[in-house]
Amino acid sequence: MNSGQSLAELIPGLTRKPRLMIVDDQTVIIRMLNEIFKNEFEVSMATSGRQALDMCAANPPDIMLLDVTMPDMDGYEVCTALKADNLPEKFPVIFVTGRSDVSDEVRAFEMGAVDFITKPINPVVVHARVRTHVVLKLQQDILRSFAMKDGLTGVTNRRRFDELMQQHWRQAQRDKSPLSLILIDIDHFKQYNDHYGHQAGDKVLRDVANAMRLVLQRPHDSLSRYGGEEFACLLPGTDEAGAAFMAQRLLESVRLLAIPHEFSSSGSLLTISAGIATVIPAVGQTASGLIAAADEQLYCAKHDGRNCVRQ
Ligand code: GH3
Ligand code: MG
Ligand code: MG
Ligand code: MG
Repeated sequence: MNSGQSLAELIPGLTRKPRLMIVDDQTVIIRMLNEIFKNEFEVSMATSGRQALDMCAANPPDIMLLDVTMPDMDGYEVCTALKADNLPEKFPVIFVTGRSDVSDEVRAFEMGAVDFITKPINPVVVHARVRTHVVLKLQQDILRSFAMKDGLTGVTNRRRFDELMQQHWRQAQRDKSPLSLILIDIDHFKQYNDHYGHQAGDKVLRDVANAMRLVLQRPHDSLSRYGGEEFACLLPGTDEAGAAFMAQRLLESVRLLAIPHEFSSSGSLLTISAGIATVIPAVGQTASGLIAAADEQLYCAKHDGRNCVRQ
């Protein structure tokens, strides 16, 4: 890797400084590492393993430099806890240690470290290795986010929806909390395409997705493109009444776009229909039952004249 290139050049799409966490019980080491990285990275520092774990839970870094020998919890224990923990994000860990025995190095890799650097620190070496691993990590993040997004509308795609459904289903089962699903389908969209053209149809899909996305407020609410002109809105912790309210707001957000549709069955504007299902998942139930129930309600909404919500 060419160290003359900036991180922004190496990682197209990077919009912020990468986050580096330095964990060492010796402040002199922390200060030295900070000097090396403070310009290119947003650096955070912890002087104990416990403090590092707390900081990671709140705000995970993109990469960690981790000392091995520390008083309360050693680096191996920190690394094990990080790997076991259901942290929101995973990131590479590089050990920086005074121990130079090969058995220490072997153990570090067994614990899931990506690299092992021995003290005394050589600034050029530590800098080069951190860059290599952080570039890989951030490139992987970008690829992962592409793999989750629908290319046309920018909302999450069907694959991601399936993952989110599994996650929230399990969570709702544990918490005995309601999980609501709204399935949305654009009304008379085939005729829209036939009359206004496929390109105009694509623009409608983007505009409708954007309008609906703005309706969602809670961090765990999601909108996904479920199929061609169908969207799925997953609302964890939302009961029947809450889901009905959200569905009405989704319909309204599309009405407010005021997209002319000559063949609309409700006035002359483009509309959507929505079917809602809510469940507190019991043992033995599956998510596909929730999807089928919402789909059935969507069918009712279509049958009842479109531009409406059924649940
Ligand atoms: P209904 O009100 O019953 O939902 O009627 P509809 O015409 O919307 O339903 P139908 O399922 O017959 O048509 C869906 C249309 O959506 C047909 C398809 O060409 C269009 N479509 C699916 N994906 C895309 C896309 O990515 N871009 C465009 N422009 N159109 C799409
Ligand atoms: Mg130490
Ligand atoms: Mg359809
Ligand atoms: Mg349709």
